[in-house]
Amino acid sequence: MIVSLVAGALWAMLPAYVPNNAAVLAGGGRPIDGGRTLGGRRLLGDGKTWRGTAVGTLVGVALAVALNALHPTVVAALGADLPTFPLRAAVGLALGAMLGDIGASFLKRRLGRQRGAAVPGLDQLDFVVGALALAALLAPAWTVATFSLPRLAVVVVATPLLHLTTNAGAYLLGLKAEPW
Ligand code: CTP
Ligand code: MG
Ligand code: K
Repeated sequence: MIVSLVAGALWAMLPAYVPNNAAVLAGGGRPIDGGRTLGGRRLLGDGKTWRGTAVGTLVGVALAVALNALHPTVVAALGADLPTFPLRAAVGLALGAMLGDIGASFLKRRLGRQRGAAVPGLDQLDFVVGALALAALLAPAWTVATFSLPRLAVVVVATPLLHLTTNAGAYLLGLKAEPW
């Protein structure tokens, strides 16, 4: 069932989707790199802060806990096959999403791109790679069982579309400096 497949893939990724948006709202304060540079360029830049990273991770984990509580109701309503989130999986997805985004900023600075510059592809999938990698590390059996190949295919296609629309929305609402 296509509905069940798409619902399962997006549900499984929700704890990885919200951290970046929460970080946009919570960001500010001390940058993680403390202003340090490498080869004359910022290590990460002012867009990666301790507060944004911590709040983003906590919001992602809290969402996973909320989804666990809602699970029976939503499964009954949709008739879809949806995963629940053990704590290790929740932390893997949420913290991994933040680390993937931070890793991308490190790469962008090495490529000489200023904070906020768009790097199509990297911007939309960095947090997916980070989330799946850390989930696989912290909760390997759960990750393999949850992210079947069809679900992974849905994630890779749907995530950039969701990312572009939510960021454009955040930009229009004045919450984000750039629409990507
Ligand atoms: N943010 C944060 N901490 C993070 C990630 C994001 O504080 N770990 C906040 C910052 O205020 C950042 C905003 O969310 O400016 C938007 O995030 P993002 O687009 O990822 O950062 P950019 O400012 O575009 O910087 P970069 O070019 O390094 O991606
Ligand atoms: Mg950006
Ligand atoms: K980013």
